[in-house]
Amino acid sequence: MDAKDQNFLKLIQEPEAEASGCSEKSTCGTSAGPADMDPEVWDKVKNHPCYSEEAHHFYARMHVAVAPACNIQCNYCNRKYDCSNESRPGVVSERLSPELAAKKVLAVASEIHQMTVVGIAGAGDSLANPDKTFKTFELISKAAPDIKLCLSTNGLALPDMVDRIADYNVDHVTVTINMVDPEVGERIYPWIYYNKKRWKGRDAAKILSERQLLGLEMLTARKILVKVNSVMIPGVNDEHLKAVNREVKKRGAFLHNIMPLISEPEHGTYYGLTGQRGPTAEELKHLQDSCEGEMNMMRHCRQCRADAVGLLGEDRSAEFTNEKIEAIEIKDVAYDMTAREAYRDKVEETREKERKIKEMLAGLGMEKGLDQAPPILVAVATQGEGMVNQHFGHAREFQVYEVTAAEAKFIGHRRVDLYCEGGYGEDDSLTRITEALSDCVAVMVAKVGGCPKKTLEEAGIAAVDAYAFQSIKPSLLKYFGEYTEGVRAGRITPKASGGQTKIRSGALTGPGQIPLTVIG
Ligand code: CLF
Ligand code: SF4
Repeated sequence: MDAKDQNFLKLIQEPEAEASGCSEKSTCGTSAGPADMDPEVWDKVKNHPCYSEEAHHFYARMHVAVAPACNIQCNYCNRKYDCSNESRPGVVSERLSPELAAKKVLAVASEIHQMTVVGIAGAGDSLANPDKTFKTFELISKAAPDIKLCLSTNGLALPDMVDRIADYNVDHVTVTINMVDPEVGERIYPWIYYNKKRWKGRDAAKILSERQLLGLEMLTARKILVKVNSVMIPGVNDEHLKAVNREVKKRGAFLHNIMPLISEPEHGTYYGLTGQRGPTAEELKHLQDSCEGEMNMMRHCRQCRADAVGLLGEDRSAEFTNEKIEAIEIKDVAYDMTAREAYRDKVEETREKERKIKEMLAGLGMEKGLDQAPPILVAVATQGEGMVNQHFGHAREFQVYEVTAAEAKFIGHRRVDLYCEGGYGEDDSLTRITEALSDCVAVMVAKVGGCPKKTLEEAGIAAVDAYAFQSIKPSLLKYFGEYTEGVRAGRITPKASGGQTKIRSGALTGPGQIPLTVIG
């Protein structure tokens, strides 16, 4: 393991001595962990950044865009630019051959030891391009057997492909299911291409829905983990997604990921051009909350590009362009399985230690009677590692957690403009960041300047740097205790809730990076 990895894995700090001796108290977890599921299932999800919220702080994914064609049309997609949302000159969509994709995977894996999963999620539909998709999986599984394979599909071709998916040991399949009622479906899908024929309207939606649900049943019968993605389209399928949730749960889906519609007019999609709005952060959370029961809800999706590389929420694809990959000699690629394993072992040690600390803190909270206090929302600036490790001014997104005495639950992220550009604070950005975090009582950061701190505090958001470079979830549990005790002692005035927070789509890590509508 190199120095970069060592640094990346700095052990989380221990809580103060007062917490000792409480380890057998509460066992509440914040996200599904080994105690919550079958060991066989845990083994499949523990290193997958999309299937485990905990894993997404430590592990990365990459997408290889080997699948350009699609067999349906969604009203939220503009395929003119390979399903890209943007038509800005200069945006180049790079397709990969299976051979170049496998070479790129090796190059990325040798640079980014935390990359554990390769997904095919576009730029069209992975299963509408079966030869390219499965050839890519074949080459990757031979060259890099420790990497998990993942694919995303609209489900139309799925029932015909389940055998091949199982043959290639693909453990994770995402099916995008936006409706189970063709009356709703005809407002989302203008056409599909099936059995050498173009189908339209309600007939198209009926065929698509039947194929999606059949494919889901066939996958779960083979113990392949299925995540269902649904795009929340206010006024079209928002209420209906509760019925979708019930149907997919019945058929054994492992995880449901309800995502906001992206419909900026400049993306040129049908919804964008006809003024269909996306949901607010509050509407999305309300729907996710109402679907949360026995089924896990994914809330940390970043609606990635079809060529994304890196941790969720960052995108390092610009470091691995086709030109750079083509120039690499395969003999120069150091695919070091031992270093990759060492990284994973270290992460597991860190996660185990963090779990114990969270249990201790939750137990302490119960002891102090904090379990009756209402939840609070706290935003966090992080660059990964599960730590509060980013300066306020450098954050392009904030992670938002709902915190109680027992748990710190990730509920979403808020994309923002950089506050600090070229060493100077931007007032307009600060105003928009304050609005984006308006429902939070605090924002935890590694560092924050006096000016933004004052503005945030005037808006009722405490800027907290006392937990700099500490582990996020234990810090949130500790902060909950401080905040609640402060409210009880009259030192802190609780914040009134309300308002609507607009969800922003757009660049993840740099200007010009835009998400594709094909979403894993
Ligand atoms: Fe990619 Fe999708 Fe596999 Fe993840 S993404 S194919 S399951 S490896 Fe993840 Fe990206 Fe959300 Fe997809 S954050 S869009 S859910
Ligand atoms: Fe096809 Fe995906 Fe675009 Fe829908 S979003 S039209 S499934 S490529």
